[in-house]
Amino acid sequence: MPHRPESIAAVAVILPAYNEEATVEAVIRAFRAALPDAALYVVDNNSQDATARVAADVLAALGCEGGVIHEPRQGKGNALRRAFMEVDAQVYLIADADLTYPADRAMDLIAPVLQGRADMVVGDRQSGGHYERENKRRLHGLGNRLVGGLINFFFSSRIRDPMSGYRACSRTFIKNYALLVEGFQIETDITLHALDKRFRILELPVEYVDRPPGSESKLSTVTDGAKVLFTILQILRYYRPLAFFTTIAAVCVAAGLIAAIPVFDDWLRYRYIYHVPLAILAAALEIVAALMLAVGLVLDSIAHQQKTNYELRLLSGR
Ligand SMILES: Nc1nc2c(ncn2[C@@H]2O[C@H](COP(=O)(O)OP(=O)(O)OP(=O)(O)O)[C@@H](O)[C@H]2O)c(=O)[nH]1
Ligand SMILES: [Mg+2]
Repeated sequence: MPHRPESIAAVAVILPAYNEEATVEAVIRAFRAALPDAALYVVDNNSQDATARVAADVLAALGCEGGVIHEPRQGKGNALRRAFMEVDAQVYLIADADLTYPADRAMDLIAPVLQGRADMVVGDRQSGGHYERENKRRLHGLGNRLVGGLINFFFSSRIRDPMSGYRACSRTFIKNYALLVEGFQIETDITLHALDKRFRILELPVEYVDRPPGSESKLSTVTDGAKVLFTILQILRYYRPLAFFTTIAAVCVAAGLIAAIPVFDDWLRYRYIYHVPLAILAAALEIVAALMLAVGLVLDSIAHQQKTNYELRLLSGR
């Protein structure tokens, strides 16, 4: 059981770790050096290697406040959810346990949150070109750009690194974040949460290095990539229902009009319709379009009501 501080710690560093025995010690020491007063939590998720033992030993040897949290449900999302529930702090600094993010920039990340200038500060690996240079898996760069493009299009934002694992977040932000995703969708999800709820996001370019030799990535390009894209679709469906269903409606309208071309042609030429199946298809598509629009309008009202409730809860919690 992790040690619970009597009072709320100013800064808590949260390190989700799954089979990271090669790097977890170096990561803990680096954050301890960067933030000597912070509480450090390693969230272990059934690691089969010595991650949990090494982390507990190092934390004890350094006399750190915090400890190792054990979460039985697998996944980075589940691990962070557990930490957000258990840990009380003014600022939450989230980083990976694989020695890829620079711990010496920790102070730069948490400062804007401590000063009340931002609700979430993101360590941006993209702007300096570090990720492009260091990451060996080309598809990941493409995936990052695709996700960034989609998010920025739908939320009219200018996020550069929506999938960074290095973030500092305020207490208000974390304690009002309903974390519903289980795995690597967490980064995308937390970014969308910040955008949707209009929290202040600040991106700070940071250096990034690839995992050291002997340390293995837990991210599967295809499965996790698909899950991230699916999460974006889900979020659009929930948070931007009118845009989402209007897009489907527009596709149906267009398809219906194309199907109706021979039907209109028949009518203009012969005052009679020979393409009966196409006429039925066109009518059906337009009905489906109207239905989609209606669904979008109803869900938009519900989303609006939910936003109102969220804002009021946020206000009353202050
Ligand atoms: N607790 C917990 N941590 C996890 C789990 N999966 C991954 N992590 C941790 O989350 C962090 C990020 O995982 P990585 O495998 O490095 O994923 P990534 O950084 O997106 O991918 P790379 O670019 O390949 O490093 C690491 O510290 C992992 O140990 C999990 O199921 N549970
Ligand atoms: Mg990593």
